[in-house]
Amino acid sequence: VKWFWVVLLSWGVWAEPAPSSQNFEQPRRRADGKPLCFQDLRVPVLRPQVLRRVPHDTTCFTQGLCFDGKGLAYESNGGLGRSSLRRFDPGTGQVLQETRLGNEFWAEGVYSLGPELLLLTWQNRRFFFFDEGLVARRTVEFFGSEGWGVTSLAERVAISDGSSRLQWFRPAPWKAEGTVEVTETGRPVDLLNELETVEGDIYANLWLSDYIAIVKPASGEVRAWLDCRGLLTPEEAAQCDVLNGIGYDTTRKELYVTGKLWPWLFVLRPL
Ligand SMILES: [Ca+2]
Repeated sequence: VKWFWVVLLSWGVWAEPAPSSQNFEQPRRRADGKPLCFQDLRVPVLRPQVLRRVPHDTTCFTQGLCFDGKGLAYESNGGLGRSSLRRFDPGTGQVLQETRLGNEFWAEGVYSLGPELLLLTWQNRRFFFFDEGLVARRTVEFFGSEGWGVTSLAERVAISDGSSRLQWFRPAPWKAEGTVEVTETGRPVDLLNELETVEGDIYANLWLSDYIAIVKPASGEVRAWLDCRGLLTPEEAAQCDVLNGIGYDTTRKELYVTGKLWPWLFVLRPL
């Protein structure tokens, strides 16, 4: 049922051949911005402190955001016939380089693994490894259901698929290393999407909400929530889709948050 829902929503979003914010009849997020899985949050809810904001391309259907450890940022842009991987300057938001994917691929999460970038695809069951020139050098077959978000911790890769599970892999050679269920006081946290590793925790935003779960990687327990409601003005939010980009710049120790078609990248003070 969830898969059907995703396809249905996605068809609604992508029915127009050249989407822009004007093509979106209504935002896809929940009106109250809260997690869909439950309303009574039982672990601490934190509010972000915005340090500054950086312009963001409002045609970018953001699927993943990450940094390379050297101060440059990367963003994946989803959609059939328009998916791409971009390198950009996090100080200005200016796109420095962009590589388009084939028309049949829908780009999802992206993460820097040393010199390589790992880019997921949504339902193509193939993941790409790009080099520093943003050239796809190799692929791996993915036997999971779908690829949504990706991050890396201690030389392992964690992948989300819209469920409450994180799947762990070794990247070279590609090897499955089990799963962990993300829970909040024992309750599964569904619709995990974009991921980011921040000082040993995994941050995961929940599809359709403005909340980010702060997860202990080993146990999958959510230790806190980051409530990102209100980053956009109501007028901006009406033109945008969901929050779906979390990137941590380890060189400056700053957290970047954006979303699909958002006009800004928000730079947050780490928690
Ligand atoms: Ca990320």
